[in-house]
Amino acid sequence: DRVGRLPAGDTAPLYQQLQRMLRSAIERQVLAPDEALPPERDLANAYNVSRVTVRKALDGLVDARLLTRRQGAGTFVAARVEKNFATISSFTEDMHSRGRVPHSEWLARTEGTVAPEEAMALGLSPGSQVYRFTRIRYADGVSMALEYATVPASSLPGLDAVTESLYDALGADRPVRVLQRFRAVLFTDEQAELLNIDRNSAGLEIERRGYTQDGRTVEFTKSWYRGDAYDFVAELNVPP
Ligand code: 16G
Repeated sequence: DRVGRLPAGDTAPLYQQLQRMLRSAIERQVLAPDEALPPERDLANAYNVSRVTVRKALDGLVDARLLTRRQGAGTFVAARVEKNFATISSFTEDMHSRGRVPHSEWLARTEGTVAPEEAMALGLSPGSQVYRFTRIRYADGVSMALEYATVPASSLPGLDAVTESLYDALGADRPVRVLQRFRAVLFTDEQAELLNIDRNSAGLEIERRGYTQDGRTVEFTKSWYRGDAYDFVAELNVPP
């Protein structure tokens, strides 16, 4: 009912009319990100059209990535987030600038001696102390990414300094330059379970090395973003 009614006298094919209506409901967020659509048969009854028509309408919106289907669970409004990656921002800032509410579920927060891979990435000598933060990151309660950050212990006053935002906690030491590596992955079963998504879903693994103004490496972070929820958008220009 929130979505509307098929307009009387419209001569476009019914599936297109239904599609247009659903698209507009999604764009106006009358249907919220991650909301489940009613079963196809209910939609068919509600709009007095055949299930074939409903399916055709939904197929088009799935292709346009406005809806996603989850095996055994139904059809959902896609909860996509666009991130401009030409500038450095934190997850918390990204979400706030979109009017969405960030939230972290902490999986681990530990202090330890730097591992060889971390020492290399962070430019630390063996035996240095690091803090490790493992979180599931959410936007409006919808999982977006798994994040595993390692920072030199010397860059934070303590392990508890990070409550929600790592970059807030780093303060003047937050990165002003980052190197990022992107890699396509299939989530492991364990990751899929943590993110509450289908097994074998595709994702983006992002490795970030962040550098302070004076050139120290202040973070080595691996993130795994949901392929169905996150777009990375960059503006590229012809070199001067
Ligand atoms: C982003 C960064 C991550 C950084 C985090 C800080 C990417 C791919 N990753 O998620 O490296 O640690 O922001 O966010 O952009 P926070 O200040 O909200 O904890």
